[in-house]
Amino acid sequence: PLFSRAIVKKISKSYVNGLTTSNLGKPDYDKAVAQHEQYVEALKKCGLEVIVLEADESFPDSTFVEDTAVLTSNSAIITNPGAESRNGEIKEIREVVKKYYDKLEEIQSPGFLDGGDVLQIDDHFYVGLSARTNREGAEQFAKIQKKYGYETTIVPLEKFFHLKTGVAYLGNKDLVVAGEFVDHLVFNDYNKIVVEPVEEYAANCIRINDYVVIPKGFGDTKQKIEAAGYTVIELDMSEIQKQDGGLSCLSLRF
Ligand code: CIR
Repeated sequence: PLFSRAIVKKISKSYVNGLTTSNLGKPDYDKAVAQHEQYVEALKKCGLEVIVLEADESFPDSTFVEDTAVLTSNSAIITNPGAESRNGEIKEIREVVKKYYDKLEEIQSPGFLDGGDVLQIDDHFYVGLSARTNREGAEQFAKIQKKYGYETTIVPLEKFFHLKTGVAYLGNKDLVVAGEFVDHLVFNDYNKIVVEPVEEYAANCIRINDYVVIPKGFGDTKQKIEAAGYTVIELDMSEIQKQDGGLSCLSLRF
């Protein structure tokens, strides 16, 4: 998939008090900021123009911009994030996205949807039903995408936080899968690159132009992705992981 731009948002001081289920402890703010800066550098190395939004103290989780919109080559959908403390994040994102798209679509209550639950594979979307995305939200999403010629498959999640916590598409039919997706029938038509349970966090990786960006410290997964023919960039994500975030969550690529 070819991308030319990314939207990211700086980490606020309130970040350390954001939502999390990870039990990995409180993130170190300075370290988190440094990791975010390296993330931005990596996006640039991948050839993207990076649009950097300022931090917003009133939204601790707002650095995870992926959850607020779904951008494709022909449409932009502003989501309706399922966590109450995050829902207001869409206000700023709507204004920013508007500059790049003529017309915005939106998910509306009682439908809820987080972008982290949306995986695009060519002209097909997979949408996870999670604690953040409900069936009504997923169905609204499917109906919107249908207008643009895209199909959608709804995938109820068993354990994963978001759909993309456990699956990433690299292109060329190569799919990185972990946990409940390893044997999931819905992904049987793809070449599965299987992430071992101890490396599960590495399943959230991102293909950007000539590179695959993966979290640092997951050697087995790195080797498998390289063996499949990809050039890997590794990034230290420790302070992001503590808040349940992954590589995909930190940007909107389009
Ligand atoms: C949250 O709970 O919403 C944030 N702490 C983490 C969001 C991660 N986003 C993503 O996986 N797309």
